[in-house]
Amino acid sequence: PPVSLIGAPTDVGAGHRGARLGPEALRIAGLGEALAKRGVDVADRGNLDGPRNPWQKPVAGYRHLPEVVEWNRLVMEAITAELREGRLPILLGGDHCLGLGSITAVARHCRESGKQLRVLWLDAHADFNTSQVTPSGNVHGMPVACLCGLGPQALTHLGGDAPAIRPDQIRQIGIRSVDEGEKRLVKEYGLDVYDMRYIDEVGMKGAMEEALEGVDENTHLHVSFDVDFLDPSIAPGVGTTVPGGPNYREAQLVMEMIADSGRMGSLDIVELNPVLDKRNRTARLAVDLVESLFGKSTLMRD
Ligand code: DIR
Ligand code: MN
Ligand code: MN
Ligand code: MN
Repeated sequence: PPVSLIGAPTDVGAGHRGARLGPEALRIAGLGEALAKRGVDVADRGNLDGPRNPWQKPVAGYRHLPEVVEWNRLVMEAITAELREGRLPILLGGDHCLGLGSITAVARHCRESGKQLRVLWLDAHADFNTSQVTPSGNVHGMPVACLCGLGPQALTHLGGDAPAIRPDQIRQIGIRSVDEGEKRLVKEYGLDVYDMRYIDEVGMKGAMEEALEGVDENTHLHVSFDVDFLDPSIAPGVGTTVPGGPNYREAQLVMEMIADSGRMGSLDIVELNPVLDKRNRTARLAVDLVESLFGKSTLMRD
């Protein structure tokens, strides 16, 4: 399908400022041109225009909740419009709190069109915190909980109904940092987490085969790619690096296996922070990986 790029230049949900520059960093790294070169019909919709980051302390366990709600509303509406036109939206974050608006739109679209939804959450973090257990108050650590109905009404009911998704619709890959209270919630909600320990044991191929199990012709695959998924040695341009992530080849394999499924219907690229980067290398790596997501491979395969 044709692709739309949607920039959401904000870091209201993060603990560092700079993810607001993510959309431009991805454009400068040549994201649109790389897709066009692959024969993809791509339109850049420009950037959404939401509230500025007030850069304040958490209030009742949330930093910037009103601004987070407004940004997510804008993202949800923009993604919904693209899906209705039969296009594949790529959200250029922005921090990962925006995964809430993006996936709320995708989940609603799937309900309306009778599609099965599968979310692949590529991240170092589970993003399953609540205001009670968060160590930071940063909402980018909470979107998965909100999607599963755990969080403030304004976020859990963003799309009208709650919960937006069921825990069995999501697979988390690359996880290696889960906060103490968050661990209990992840267990309680039964999230399917392919953490780095598991990936070490069965290999990335085995983990991805399991994560993609049951994906069929009627499945809409949503990929939420938090760039801190990648090992910091190859992707330093993120605010919350965690050592021990997937290396370059493992990351490529993830993208290639998703491409092979042929079912990706929407994508988030989030948490890229060019302020912390070296010569935009993390954005360039992200573009390289997105090319693989869209079918670039070394050889012709069958
Ligand atoms: C941490 C960091 N778990 C928090 N979360 C991040 O503040 O809730 N998610 N960086 O991507
Ligand atoms: Mn994240
Ligand atoms: Mn993360
Ligand atoms: Mn499993």
